[in-house]
Amino acid sequence: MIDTELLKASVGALQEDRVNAVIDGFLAGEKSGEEARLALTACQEGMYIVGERFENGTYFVGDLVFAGSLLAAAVEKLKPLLGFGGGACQAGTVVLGTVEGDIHFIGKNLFKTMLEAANFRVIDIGIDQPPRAFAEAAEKYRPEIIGLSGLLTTAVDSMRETVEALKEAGLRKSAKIFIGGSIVNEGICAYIGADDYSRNAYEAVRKCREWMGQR
Ligand code: B12
Repeated sequence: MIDTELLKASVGALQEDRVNAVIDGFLAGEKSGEEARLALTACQEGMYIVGERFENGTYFVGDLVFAGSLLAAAVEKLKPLLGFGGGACQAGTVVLGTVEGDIHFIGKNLFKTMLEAANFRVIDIGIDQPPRAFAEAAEKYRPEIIGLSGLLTTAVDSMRETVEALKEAGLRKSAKIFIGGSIVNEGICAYIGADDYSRNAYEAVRKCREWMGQR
């Protein structure tokens, strides 16, 4: 059993040695995909602690950078266990990117990894992407799903402008729009005009699979 409370606290405290010890210990023992997902959730919650400490002035930008690399390394280790066991056929195409003005990508990349494990084709257009970049990618790749990632408050308006750009390009109805990142909620989803939102990549992939099944 993985100690998720210890993992969360260790990420929050930026204690790299302890984070590695908990994850390596888990990987060396009896392990399951379900536990790996719990470990990931604990890491994500640990990042919320980092965010709070940044807000109250205990941590600085350098600490955010360190937290980012700490989490990226943990995700790399847990990745092989996070599969969905997708079938032989391709599940669908997703155009994915972080919206304009926002450079956070750890969560986006995690969602991408999980989508690929579930057999989706993912066109990752990168970070800080303007509305027209999403519209161009949607025009080119004709995805069933368009994923917008954002963690900054300012990303909300970028997301809304992206949806507007897709509408103007006549591409809004051909794809479901899924927003994600620590800022999203039901109200923001409605304001933006997206189809759904999630702060959990695993749950998001499950929804993407459901959507594809409904087509
Ligand atoms: C690490 C980090 C950074 C790193 C990012 C490293 C990287 N390569 O991504 C660096 C140092 C670059 C950074 C910079 C900044 N950051 Co920062 N950062 C964080 C921190 C601590 C963790 C983010 C993270 O990686 N979380 C872990 C991942 C796994 O979680 P996640 O992103 O939420 O993703 C999950 C889900 O949301 C979902 N998901 C993600 N994307 C998508 C997309 C779709 C379509 C779907 C369906 C799901 C989905 O799946 C993931 C897994 O479940 C957060 C704190 C927080 N509360 O999130 C602050 C935070 C986001 N940062 C913040 C700030 C203020 C900044 C800076 C402005 C700081 C500065 N003064 O320079 C800059 C902004 C630069 C910019 N223009 O974007 C604030 C934002 C406040 C706000 N509301 O606007 C936060 C909330 C910290 C805080 N509490 O103050 N940051």
